[in-house]
Amino acid sequence: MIAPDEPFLCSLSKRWIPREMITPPALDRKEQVGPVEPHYALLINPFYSKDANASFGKHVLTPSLALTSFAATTPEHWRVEYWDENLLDGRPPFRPMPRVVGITVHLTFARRAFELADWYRARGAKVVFGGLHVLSCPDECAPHADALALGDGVQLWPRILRDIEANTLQSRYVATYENDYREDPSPRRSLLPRRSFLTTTSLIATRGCHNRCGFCYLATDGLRIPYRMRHPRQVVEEFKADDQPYAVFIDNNLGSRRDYLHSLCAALRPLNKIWSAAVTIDVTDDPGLIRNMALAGCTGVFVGFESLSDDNLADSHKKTPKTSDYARRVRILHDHGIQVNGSFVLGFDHDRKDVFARTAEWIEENRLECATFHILTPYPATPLFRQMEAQERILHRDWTLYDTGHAVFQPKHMTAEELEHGYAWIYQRLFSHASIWQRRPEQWQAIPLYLAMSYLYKRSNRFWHSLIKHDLVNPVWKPLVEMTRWRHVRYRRGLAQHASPVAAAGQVVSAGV
Ligand code: B12
Ligand code: SF4
Repeated sequence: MIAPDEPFLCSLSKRWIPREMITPPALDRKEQVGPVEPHYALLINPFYSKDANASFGKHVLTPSLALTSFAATTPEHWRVEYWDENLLDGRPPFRPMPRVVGITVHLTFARRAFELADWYRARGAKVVFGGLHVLSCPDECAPHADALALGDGVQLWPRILRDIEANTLQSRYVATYENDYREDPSPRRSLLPRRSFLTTTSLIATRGCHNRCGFCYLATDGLRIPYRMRHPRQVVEEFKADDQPYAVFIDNNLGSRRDYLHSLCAALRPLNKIWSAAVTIDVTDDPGLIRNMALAGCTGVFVGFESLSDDNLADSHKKTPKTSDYARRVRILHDHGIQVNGSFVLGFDHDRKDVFARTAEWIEENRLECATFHILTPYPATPLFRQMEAQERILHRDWTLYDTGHAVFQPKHMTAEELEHGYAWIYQRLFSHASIWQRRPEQWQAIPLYLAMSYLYKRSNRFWHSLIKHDLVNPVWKPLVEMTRWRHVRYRRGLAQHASPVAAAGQVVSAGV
């Protein structure tokens, strides 16, 4: 039992974080640049500051598909290069100078995106912005770019390149998300540095979600993403082509259409590979689906529980089962050897200062292998932002701090400082030896691997820093991932022979972002 006020009785130790994980690489104003290469496009994922409370591992688990998805539509006579500033390899290249620089912009790294854009534009490159922040705050982005891509880059990128070649570049390009998703090409994963990610196989089978929670970016004004699905065969082909044992589905919610997930699982099963995905907890309405997920190689799910208060969930308009039934549903997943990484949002209007202790206790009682915490963050142009603004509770508009690790609004039942303290406390609690031990699996055979995974993932930020720095993430993790896959294939054989769940073997790979 954790006392409700325990988080506030202790002072917290400061967590180690190297400078290069909180400060972007410098851009030298006096730098001599090369000539512009006429058919060279550089795509940049800008630097963002990391949170010392969380595992550095999550930033190199699997890459975002923002840039590789539309890179696949680049005409053959263009050379494309990909640069992720978060891999700690320094600033993006500039010799030769690209003709066009495509940058994905999220609110947390908008400032860095603007710096990069200003630097490249001043030296002769055309800069194109796309991504979530361009959609929610186009007027703020416009002064820093030659063109804005509002919406689906897959449809816009070839048009933009054509216009650049013809010197007819427009300032805004708009596309919806309503076309047939099966017509999109596969993302161009060959651009990614394979050694730098635990797996380069970020898969995406669907876009959208059957919910539209008021705090989610999917509720952004003007953004309409109907639930769109790739053909299961396309997903299988992409998984095979990338030749990795493990994939992470980066879909908002792979479980929005259960009939689809059943057929996707049937297609994935013969591959004998492993994967994890984000789903909502209502997938457990259908235990047969959970069994099929396990048989198809699902080792972990990332579940947005968001809150353990029904009132908070009702305020957010999230359609979800009663929180009193969450524990039983977690057991259904565990019984099928599927790890649960629970995502929790802190600071809702029904949260009081006991929310941190209550949430930690619930996670420990239900032995969630992993948990991710977010301070409630009103993203611009969402219903939550409008509500907070109308109530004059927005504290500032420094988007860099809208990273879910800072309180940017006035909470109802505590101060902003208390909310940040509680957030740091709950991470430290969940990453402590005692908490890791308390959440160990019930089958003793699974404990050694669970401990290995927990210690490597949660308590080894110095080790992660060094792996990232020396491009060793994939070489070091691959044997562990392969071992997990091998054990899981054996587990599945046993499961297939029994009508009811069988004890799981334990996994090294954590349950997702
Ligand atoms: C993979 C992922 C990560 C990875 C990699 C992040 C990175 N930037 O490298 C990791 C795990 C590290 C991560 C971390 C975080 N993430 Co994240 N992440 C995702 C995830 C699951 C997938 C992104 C993706 O590949 N989408 C698919 C692509 C194809 O869609 P897209 O990005 O919209 O791109 C399309 C268009 O926008 C456009 N486009 C995009 N860029 C460009 C550029 C050009 C030039 C053009 C022409 C077009 C274009 O074309 C693309 C094709 O249609 C999304 C959720 C989701 N499913 O989208 C969350 C998401 C992006 N993450 C989010 C958050 C909050 C975070 C964190 C802050 C959470 C935390 N506290 O740790 C951190 C910090 C990272 C940061 N500051 O960005 C939020 C962002 C909310 C917002 N309004 O900004 C999202 C939307 C999740 C959510 N539901 O809230 N994340
Ligand atoms: S269930 Fe998750 S992905 Fe779907 S709208 Fe709500 S927060 Fe967004």
